[in-house]
Amino acid sequence: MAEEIRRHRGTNDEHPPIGADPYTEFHEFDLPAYVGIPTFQKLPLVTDAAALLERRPDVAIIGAPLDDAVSHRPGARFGPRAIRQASYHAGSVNSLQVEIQPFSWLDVIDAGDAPIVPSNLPRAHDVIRRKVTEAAASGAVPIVLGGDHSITFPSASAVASAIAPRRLGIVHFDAHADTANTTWGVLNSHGTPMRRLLESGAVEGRNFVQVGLRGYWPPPETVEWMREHGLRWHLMTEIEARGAEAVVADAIAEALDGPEAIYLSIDIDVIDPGMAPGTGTPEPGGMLTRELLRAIRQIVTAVDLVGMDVVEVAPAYDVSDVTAAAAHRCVMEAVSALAAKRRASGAAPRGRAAAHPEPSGG
Ligand SMILES: [Mn+2]
Repeated sequence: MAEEIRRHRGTNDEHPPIGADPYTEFHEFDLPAYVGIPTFQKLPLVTDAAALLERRPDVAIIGAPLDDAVSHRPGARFGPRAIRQASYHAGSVNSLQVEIQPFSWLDVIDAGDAPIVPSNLPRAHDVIRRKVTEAAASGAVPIVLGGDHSITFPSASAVASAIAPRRLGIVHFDAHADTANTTWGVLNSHGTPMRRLLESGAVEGRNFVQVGLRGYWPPPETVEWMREHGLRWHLMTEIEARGAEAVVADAIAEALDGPEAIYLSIDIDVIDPGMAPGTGTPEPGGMLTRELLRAIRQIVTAVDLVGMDVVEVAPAYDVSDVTAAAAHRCVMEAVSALAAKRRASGAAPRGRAAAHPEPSGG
C-alpha cells in the first residue's frame, strides 16, 4: 500500500509535498481551507506600509470591519472575517471561467484590517482612508472587504487621490442609491457615501453609474438631485428587460465617458436576498449571483480597475455562509480577470507558481 501511494505521489499532485516529514510535508498555502489562520485565500499577511512599498503587490485585500453607520440591521463589522473564511479551497485556485490560476500571475496579499474601534465613525473613516492610501501607494489595486457602505467614501476618495491627475469613474452595484444628503441628520452614514463622493470631487456625477437599483428608496427629491447632478443609473427592471450584459456594457461606457480608470463598488444586497440573505437591508427582486459574477468579469476585463470594495455582508443573517461565499467570489472573479489581463499583456507571471509555493514566512 505504501508503495502504491509512493508511485502516485509527485505526479499531478494538487497539493505537492515539500518534504518527507508529515509535520512539514505541506506548505500552509496547500493545507485545507479550514486549517490555519484565515487570511484571504491563505495569502501572505502584509500589513505594514513600508513592507507593502517594498513588495509592491499587484492586489491588496483590506478588511474594513465597520457597521457604525448602518440605518437598519447591524452586523457588517463581521463581514471581512466571514468573507476571508468563505472558501473551501486551499490557497491555490484555478478559475475555470477565466482559465487561469490567478495567484500564479499576480502577487496578491492580505493587508489585514484597517485598525477600527467601535463607536467612532470619523476615526474609522480616517483609518480606512489611510489603509487604502498605503495600499494604493504600493502600486496595488486595493480590494476592500466591508463593512457597511459608508466605507466607500474614504476608500474611493483614497483611490481617486492616488491616481490623480487621472480621473476616476465609479460603477456601483446596489439595490440602493446611497445618495441621501443625510440620514436622520447624519452626513456620513451608509445611505450617503455616494453624495459625499460627488461633493468632494472624487468623481463627477456623469461618471458615477449605478446598477441594480430597485425597491422603495430614495424619495423623489433625492432622485431629482441625482438627475440634476448627471448621475446615471440602471434599474433592476432594465436588467430584466435587456439582460445584465447589455446593461453592464452601457454602465462601463458611461463611467469611462471622460475618466481613464474605474473603482468598482459592490453592495452584496444587489443580489436577490433569496441568494444573499446575509445583509442588513435586504431588498427582494435582485440580480442572480451568477449575473453579478459575470458582470465583474466583464467590467474588470474591459477597464483599468484601480480599486474595489464588496460591502454589507452581515454574517448573522446569513444562511450556510452563501452571502459570504458570494462576496468572496466577487473578489476572486476580479482577481482572476486582472490575472488574465496580465497574461494577455505579455508580461511575465509574478505570483507563486502553483506547484512551487513560496517558502514559509515568505
Ligand atoms: Mn444597499
